[in-house]
Order: sequence, then C-alpha cells, then structure tokens
Amino acid sequence: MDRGLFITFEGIDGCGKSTQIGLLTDWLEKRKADFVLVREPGGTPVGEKIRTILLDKENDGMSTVAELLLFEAARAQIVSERIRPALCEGRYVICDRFFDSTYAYQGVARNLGTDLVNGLNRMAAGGLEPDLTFFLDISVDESFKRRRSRAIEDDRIELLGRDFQNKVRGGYLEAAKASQRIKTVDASGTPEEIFNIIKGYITERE
Ligand code: Z5A
Repeated sequence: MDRGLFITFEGIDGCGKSTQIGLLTDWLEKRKADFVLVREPGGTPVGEKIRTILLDKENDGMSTVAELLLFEAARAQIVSERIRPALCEGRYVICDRFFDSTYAYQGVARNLGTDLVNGLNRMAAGGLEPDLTFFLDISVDESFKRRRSRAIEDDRIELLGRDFQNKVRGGYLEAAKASQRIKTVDASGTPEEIFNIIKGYITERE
C-alpha cells in the first residue's frame, strides 16, 4: 500500500459510531498500528469553530445552503490539514463521519440535490475518497431509544425528528447500493458482534 488506509463511519444519530470507533482504536493500539482519529464536522481549530456554529440550537434560522457550505468548508480544512498528510505518512485515518453524511443529510434529507452535493464533496475532499466506509444501520425507533438513554441534550440537527431521520437513513441506503466502498453493517446486535464484522472487512482490505 503506498498510503495509509482511510476508514470512515456513518449512520443516523446514535447508531453506535463512537462505540465502534472506540473498539477499533483499541484493536489498532494492540496491533501497534499508527493511526489518526478525527471527526466531522471538526477535527481542526477552524473546523471545531464551524462545528459550534452548525450544532448550536440558537442558529435555528440557518439556511440549508449555508449549512451545506459550512459542512464542506470544515471538510476542506480537515482534509488538507489532517487527513491527507496522515495518509501520505502511511498512517490509518479513522474519521467519524465524512462526505456520505453530507450526501444523506443535506443531499437527500434536506433535499438540496445529490448531484450538487457530490460535486461539492469532491471539491472539498480534493478528490480524496475513503477506502472503506461502515454504514452502521439501525432503525429510527432504535436510534430514538438509544438517544433517550444518553444524558446529553440533542443538538440543532438531532432535533429535526423522525421523518428527517428516516430520510437520512434512506439516503445512506441509496449511497450504499451505488458503492462497493460502503459496507452496510446491521448495527442492532451487540457492540462486539458488530465489531467482529468490521474487523473482518478491514483485515480483508489490508
Ligand atoms: N452532519 C450533517 O448533517 N452533514 C455532514 O456532512 C456531517 C454531519 C459531517 C454531528 O453530530 C451532526 O452533524 C450529526 C450529523 C450532522 N447530527 N445529527 N443528528 P455529532 O458528531 O455530535 O453526533 P453523531 O455523529 O450523530 O453521533 P452520536 O450522536 O454521538 O452517536 P454515535 O457516535 O453514532 O453513537 P454512540 O455514542 O456510540 O452510541 C449512542 C448510544 O447507544 C450510547 O448510549 C451507546 O452506549 C449506545 N450503543 C452503542 N452501540 C450499541 C449497541 N450495539 N447496542 C445497544 N446500544 C448501543
């Protein structure tokens, strides 16, 4: 491999990305693999400021186009500042959400158009694509159940409700159908069961 492996995690709210990323980084540490862990939106000083604007419940008047462009701006920054350099050094990059989130949330659920979003995604990522993407698929009912069990308040996007989450899930299913890179993983099992599937895909790809 002439560059590190770029792995992204996707899914509707509360699908278990953080849990699976924790299991993956523990596994990589045990194998003494060199990795970088980042999240979108965020992951850089500029990106974290954009994240605060995007998730702030007080910004409920934000236009959907402004929202889309802010996600892309944060992405352009993290790709050039963190992701591409780490991959060039041969490190694994694990990213909690990447441009498939924009496809599903803004392109499909916000109805801004998937062609437009695909073009902006390519521009912001400078043509970079993940090697492997795990779409952790749970039902919207399960997502709400898991979210209720958390002690933290919903952010601006989490407050959008069930219909919106259903559309987001539809967007992911559509993206997964069109791409070999995206592995749909049934995320209704135990964290260990889910991680075994993920580990299998990574081992196969290495
Ligand atoms: N967004 C966008 O619209 N467009 C974009 O381009 C991008 C993002 C990049 C970022 O929020 C928001 O931005 C996100 C999409 C939007 N919004 N929404 N809505 P974030 O990063 O703050 O939040 P998140 O990405 O939605 O993640 P999360 O809410 O932190 O959830 P998670 O990481 O996927 O899940 P978790 O924390 O691992 O698990 C949730 C709970 O379920 C927790 O209590 C776990 O203990 C439990 N859990 C986990 N796994 C299991 C299993 N297997 N069984 C049972 N319970 C489990």
